[in-house]
Amino acid sequence: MPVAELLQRHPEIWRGATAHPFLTAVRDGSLPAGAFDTWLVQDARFVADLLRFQARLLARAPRPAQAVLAGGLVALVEELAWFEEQAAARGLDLTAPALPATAAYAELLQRLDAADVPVALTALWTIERTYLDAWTTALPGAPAYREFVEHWTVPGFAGYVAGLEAAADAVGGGRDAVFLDVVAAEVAFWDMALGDGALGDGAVQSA
Ligand code: HMH
Repeated sequence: MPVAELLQRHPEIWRGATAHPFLTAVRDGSLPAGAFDTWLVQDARFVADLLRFQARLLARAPRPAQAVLAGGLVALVEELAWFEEQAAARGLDLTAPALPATAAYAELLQRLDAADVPVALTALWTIERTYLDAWTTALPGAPAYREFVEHWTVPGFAGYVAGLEAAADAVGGGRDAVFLDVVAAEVAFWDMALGDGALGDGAVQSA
């Protein structure tokens, strides 16, 4: 099945990942800076893990998927440099240890090394599509977070996600199980940043 069908097959789960309280709080400005900073440091770690996963996937990808994967790798290296700049400006320590959701997501990526290419490409598309739609939910973003929201909703990123969709569809991706695993990992990641109850009781529905 085309990977885009997965969104229609699991609408509530999808909404949970892309309209998460973290994102609505980024939009309305109620997110405490501490929660955002926790998230930023952990996401820098995730991007480093994703870079390694994607490099390994490129090594075994079929010829037509190589260009989009290689382009994505260059973008991830640039993203890491961007995280380093943002962390320095905010006085954050990027060497802080991985929190449990970050470690669990890294383990999922490692398990996907053993999955076949259609499953791994479906996973990668899900990772990036979830992220794109999540930040789109946060548009335009409260002034304190606007630069970040804009960074992750640029047309170039949407184009990249469309390229991953085509690559996954070309090899017959579109598997429910891996889609659900990735979306659950994304929800856990947003939950993690709110883990100290930053938005008050009841804000985190699935923690
Ligand atoms: C948690 N998911 C998470 N972080 C990201 N940076 C992306 C996806 C997209 O690269």
